Amino acid sequence: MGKIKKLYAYEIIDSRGFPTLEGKAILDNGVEVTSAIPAGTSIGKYEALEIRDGEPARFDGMGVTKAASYINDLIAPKLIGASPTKQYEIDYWLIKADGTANKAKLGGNTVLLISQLMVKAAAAEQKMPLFRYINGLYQTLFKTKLDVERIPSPIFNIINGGKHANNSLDFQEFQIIPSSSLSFAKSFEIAVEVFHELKRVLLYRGANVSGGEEGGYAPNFPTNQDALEVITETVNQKNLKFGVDIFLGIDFASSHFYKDERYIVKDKPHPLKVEEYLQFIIELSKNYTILVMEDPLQEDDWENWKKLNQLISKQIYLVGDDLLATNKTRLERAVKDRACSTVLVKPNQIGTISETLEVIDLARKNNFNYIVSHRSGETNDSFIADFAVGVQSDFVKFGATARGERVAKYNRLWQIEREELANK
Ligand code: 2PG
Ligand code: MG
Repeated sequence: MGKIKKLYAYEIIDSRGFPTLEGKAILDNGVEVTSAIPAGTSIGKYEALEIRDGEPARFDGMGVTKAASYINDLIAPKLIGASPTKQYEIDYWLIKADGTANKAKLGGNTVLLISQLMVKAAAAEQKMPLFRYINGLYQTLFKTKLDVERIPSPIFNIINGGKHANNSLDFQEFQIIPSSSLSFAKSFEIAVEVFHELKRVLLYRGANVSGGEEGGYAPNFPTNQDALEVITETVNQKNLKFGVDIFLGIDFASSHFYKDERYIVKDKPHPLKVEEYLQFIIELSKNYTILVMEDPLQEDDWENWKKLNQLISKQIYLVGDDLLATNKTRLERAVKDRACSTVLVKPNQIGTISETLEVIDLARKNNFNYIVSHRSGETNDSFIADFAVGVQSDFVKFGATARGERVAKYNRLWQIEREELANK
């Protein structure tokens, strides 16, 4: 069995033009793997902390040389000779060495790079496709049976707003979701075609077609509903049927437009009290075929999350992203309170793969749905595509059907479907 011979980290530039960590693990039997870490732009309060250099003179303070040196000088020397298959032990050793509730000492980015490198090295060493290894890891850790049967249904973010674009839209992501009865290949084809058609519709309306952080268009519209209207027109143009072939999704990322106890959205003439705002959300759910609503309410308002979940959870997946932050304690509360029905899963919100798998296991055991998600700052590492297949997530959210760092993940899903699952 291969043992770690060399382990190191260095800076690369992410899709937003900021530094992030990449690293390599080399085993004594010649196996060599590389992995890289994503980063968020609309970061929730309850996420693991990212370690950045904070030296304004270099990359606007966004450098990660300090995080890299934690790996190169402190962590790597202690892992030489260890087996990368000891995922849980290594992750919990890191958690203990950090010793804080939010990875504030070592950094979520630092810890996750080691954690991902272990997964990749162990899979490569065992000559297994990454998703199969992750699937086995989950089954072994939680003594549960989970067959790999399908590619998770993709959620495509085709119009960007909020913190992901420099436009007028308050909501962060306007998404299309092809029917989950379709193969991944067909869903991808539909999304790619809708994306191109949307460009024609936007151009026809004289709207901007430049892109946001996740590859979607970033038009300026007077209201958020205008973005839903333009997508509706595009879908109709393609002769796709809402509720049959395709559905809509929204990531409101509402913590970012919540100020002084009011929700501020361009659709309404004045800042909304939560009761009025809930009415607005319900209106939206009645007027459009919405299947997924993520973070419609801010990350601390448990009471209204509960209320909304009771009202819409029969038809709509109510997803906690900033609310839950891939954190087991917060998910436990959501389960107890029935505050939502679905957890968004981003490994870098918590920091290790073992803890991410714990969140997934808790979700599965409580009939919660789970969606594996990218970050707005991404790299070409397609790790989360394999991860999502390995844990058989209900959906995946990897951005638009454009930009290399987004399609790297979708193309990997397509490859898994074609090469690994085609004969099932
Ligand atoms: C989100 C994510 C990913 P960010 O809010 O769901 O789409 O955005 O990575 O900027 O937090
Ligand atoms: Mg979100």
